[in-house]
Amino acid sequence: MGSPPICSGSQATLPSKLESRPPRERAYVALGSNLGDRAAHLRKAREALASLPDTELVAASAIEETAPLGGMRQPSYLNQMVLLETGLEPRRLLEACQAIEQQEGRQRTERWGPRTLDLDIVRFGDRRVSDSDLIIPHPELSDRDFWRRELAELNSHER
Ligand code: A4P
Ligand code: MG
Repeated sequence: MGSPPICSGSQATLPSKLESRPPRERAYVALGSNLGDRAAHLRKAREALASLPDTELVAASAIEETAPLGGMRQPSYLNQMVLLETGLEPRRLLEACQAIEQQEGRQRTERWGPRTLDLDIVRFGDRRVSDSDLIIPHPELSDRDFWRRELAELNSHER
């Protein structure tokens, strides 16, 4: 009788794509526009967010027309919220949002004034950030009924 075959125990190596990549987090980004072709600004913002590196646009809420907040006379807004799954850090996402606002012709004149496109990070996973230029969750969340409705809508069809 011959000796049993020697199994060359395979020292499995992990495929490189399983190597330590930080898990993606869920980021909720609010879109607002009250100047120019408002629906087109929102559409281009969705497309630009969906094409960010290491980012997927998982869901978008309905678009809602809302009366302007903040007491300034200005046209009504179209508002919408999107859910992203992203490997970007919050600050990197903020920079990307500001670049997308610029692409859509945003001019910063007065705070809470009219704008072609405004992108606000409403939530980012469970993170809490309170830097001078980035606050998460967004401080206006509790005061904006339409944001709370949009968040609820996005969470209602979580996958
Ligand atoms: N910033 C801090 N935290 C954040 C965050 N979580 N997401 C800083 C995004 N930005 C954040 O923003 C001012 C600064 O906020 C940025 O430089 C960033 O570093 P901005 O977009 O330049 O100016 P803003 O939008 O005029 O001010 P702010 O405080 O962002 O106002 P909001 O909350 O964006 O409100 N009415 C209706 N119906 N719908 C609206 O969407 N939006 C506004 C603007 C007013 N009225 C509105 C709506
Ligand atoms: Mg803003």
